Amino acid sequence: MLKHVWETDPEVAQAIYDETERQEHTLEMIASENMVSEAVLEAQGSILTNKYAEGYPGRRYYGGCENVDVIENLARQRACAIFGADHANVQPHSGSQANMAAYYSVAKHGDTILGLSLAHGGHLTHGHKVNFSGSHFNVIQYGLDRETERIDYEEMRRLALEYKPRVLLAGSSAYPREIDFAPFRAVADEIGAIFMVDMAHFAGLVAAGLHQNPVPLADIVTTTTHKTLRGPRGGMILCKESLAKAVDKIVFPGYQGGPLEHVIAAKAVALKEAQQDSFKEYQRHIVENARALAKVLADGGARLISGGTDTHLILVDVTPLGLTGRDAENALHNAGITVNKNAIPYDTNPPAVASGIRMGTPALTSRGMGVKEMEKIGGWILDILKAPQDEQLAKKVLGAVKEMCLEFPKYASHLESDKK
Ligand code: DSN
Repeated sequence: MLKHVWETDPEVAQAIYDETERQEHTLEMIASENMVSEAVLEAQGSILTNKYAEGYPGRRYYGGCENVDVIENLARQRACAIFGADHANVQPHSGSQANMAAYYSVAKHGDTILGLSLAHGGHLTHGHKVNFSGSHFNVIQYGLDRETERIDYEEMRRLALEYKPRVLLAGSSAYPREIDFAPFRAVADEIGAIFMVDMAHFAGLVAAGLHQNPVPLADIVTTTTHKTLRGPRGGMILCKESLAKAVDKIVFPGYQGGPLEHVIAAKAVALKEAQQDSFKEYQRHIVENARALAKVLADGGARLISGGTDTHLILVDVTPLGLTGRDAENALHNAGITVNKNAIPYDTNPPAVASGIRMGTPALTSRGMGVKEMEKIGGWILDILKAPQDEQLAKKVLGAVKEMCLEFPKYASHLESDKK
């Protein structure tokens, strides 16, 4: 696949090759990442990248859109079928752009938004001050209960009644527990707010029936397509029929120009994969693996935020081990285990240091790893976190990690075919 890149641009070819090797021979445990199928890769790498298609199927501003219309319609239909939505817009280039378009299809600059704070597991686009969401809107944030480290639904209601937000938002990027959408719907009805959900992290679990589906309850739902959903990097909006026109108009011509039809083709392929029984099985294994890993870590003395997980994600407080999130991320990286430092609720460290690490099982599960592997990996993680300066140990674990990865190949054929 890299033949022509090697000829035209060896520096980029080398970096792609090295990244393939990194993904193949190390443990990718960033909770928001995954490893897509060859079919998704092929669709995204196709000649569809050449095509301009501003507008929507049947209503384009360019000629020659008959084939991309077929593809975009398939993606929209499959998204609606999987999640039970009235309408899908599959054009957002990312989750952030999906969120921006969703807000502006139901709210205007200066309106109030109530969302989960980033510091408690929300997302930058849920109202953080450095993000457009925090500067364009008047943002109020709810958080987690200090004791249970679960969403404080009472606080959310109290703030909603006090500030009467235009948009009440549920969704998270570092919250290990299932979210109950019913209290949000009830509060939105009570105050006449729009109820929006960002299900980016757990969309794959929703597709498999393993997490409450927000679509029947929410007015508008956004997601990325590349996390548990295991598609290409991109975004998507699902909404009630009553909001369909507003959503479509905001995405294009409001915020975006030409849709990335090669990415939309890959979204369509991923959504077809998500309709298969094997995908449901895959999602079941993600959760089973996350629980197994959480158990090993907790049994080994790690403090897990909220005490465990219901999803694909685990958030570990590393301060009892005398570490910061940054130290822990670096130590694990040296041993071939990739995670990210992450704030924990009520963190006293700044975000660039953080007191926690976030990890997830979607990518490892895509390689076919199971509970047995999670138990080994959990042991390695504990060993490293308890002796982060031990270079010999890091080297030993790095070797064991590579051995395990070789048993569960994913892109091994690329390493052969993509050689210089
Ligand atoms: N940055 C993503 C994550 O890692 O969760 C969310 O957009």
